Amino acid sequence: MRKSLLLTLMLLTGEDWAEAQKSKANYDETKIAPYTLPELMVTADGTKVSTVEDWKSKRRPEVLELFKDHVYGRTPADWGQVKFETLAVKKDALGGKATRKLIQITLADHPGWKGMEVMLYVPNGLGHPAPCFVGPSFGGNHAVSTEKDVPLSTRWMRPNKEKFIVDNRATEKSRGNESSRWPLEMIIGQGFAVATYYYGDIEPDQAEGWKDGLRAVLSKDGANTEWKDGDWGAIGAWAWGLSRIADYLETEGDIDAKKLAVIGHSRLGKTSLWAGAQDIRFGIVISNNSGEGGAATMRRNFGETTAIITKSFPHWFTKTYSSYSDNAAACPVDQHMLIALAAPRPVYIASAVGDEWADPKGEFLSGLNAEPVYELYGKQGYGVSAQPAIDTPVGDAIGYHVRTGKHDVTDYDWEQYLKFAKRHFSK
Ligand code: GTR
Repeated sequence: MRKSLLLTLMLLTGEDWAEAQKSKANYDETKIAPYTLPELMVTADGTKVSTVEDWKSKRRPEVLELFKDHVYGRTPADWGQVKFETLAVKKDALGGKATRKLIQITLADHPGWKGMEVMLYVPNGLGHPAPCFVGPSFGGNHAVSTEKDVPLSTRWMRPNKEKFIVDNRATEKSRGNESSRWPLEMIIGQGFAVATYYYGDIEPDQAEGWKDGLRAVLSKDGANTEWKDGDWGAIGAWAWGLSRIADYLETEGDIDAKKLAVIGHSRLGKTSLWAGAQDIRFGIVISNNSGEGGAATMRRNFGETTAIITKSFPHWFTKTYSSYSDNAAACPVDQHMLIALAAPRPVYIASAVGDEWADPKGEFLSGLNAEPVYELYGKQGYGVSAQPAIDTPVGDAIGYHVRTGKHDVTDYDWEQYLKFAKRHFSK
């Protein structure tokens, strides 16, 4: 009996273990211990940051380095030449409303990496290069689109019966299973393009997944790599993929590469924030229900905590991050500083009221506490200091809403992102 219990525990994936913590976490505001956030507006040598120049030349680079050293790890400096190959073009996609392209991105010097397949939808008849949302998917291009001629991903996928993943592979029935999170017709209809890739093209999302992906290929020790403090984790690698899509989009005549909005949900929302922090080509940064390790304030013990996330998903982060599992106070950053790295670019943080695990209030607070940097640039953040009512979007350069419903991406979320992107990209 005992033995089988032990065996069951050993077979629990990080995902199952995190799921099991959901009922045990703290959801009581009165039980959050008082905390002090690390100073955003003071440099390491104790100087107050009071000008854009101070921020740009001193504090911003410091904060970026801190996130590399302590949270997400360092993206390698070189990966050689990036190659783009157009695999397919369909000019009458979505009933003629869009052109769909499939582009294979590979690395000329690292053939060991199988590459990533980007699916791009561009509105037809727009008359000018399109602004574009860029984001990773959980299920692959065939899951984002309901169009039957999108090739089924052949890559490893996390087990999921409801999504018809069999033996870690997608099946015909998996088609379209993420389409509600990507309302392509609505986005296209409003004059925006969408570029997406399956995050598992970079590496499988499991503890040992890196051995079979980009991180092993780019490391000189390959699958024998011992990840040290400050080396990149999976979130860093997935974010790298988003920047390679930006590389491609800069070569794509149908796209206005000065108008790219990076977007992600949940673990991929953590990824979009980190991509936006490192790569300023993303002119808008959007976090949908990104929670712990994303927009949520690390020091608030509400919902998922550093201790839980570093135990269930250690591979997402750099090794050092785990050392803060029971001591968030010792971490030299908190997530308001990640939001501030987007400045002065517009950033949008979205929560869902039923997604307490992600700590909606903690997500709101990170945006609020990033405002001093936006103020340096003469930009207004939220314009409010308390979390707004449900389904009441607020904000100018920093947008926020908490919507009705659960952890998900809905049409309501997209309506707000489209409004936000239109407002800022037309400036
Ligand atoms: C959960 C994890 C969250 C969030 C989520 C997701 O299990 O604890 O941090 O990332 O997965 O990505 O759906």
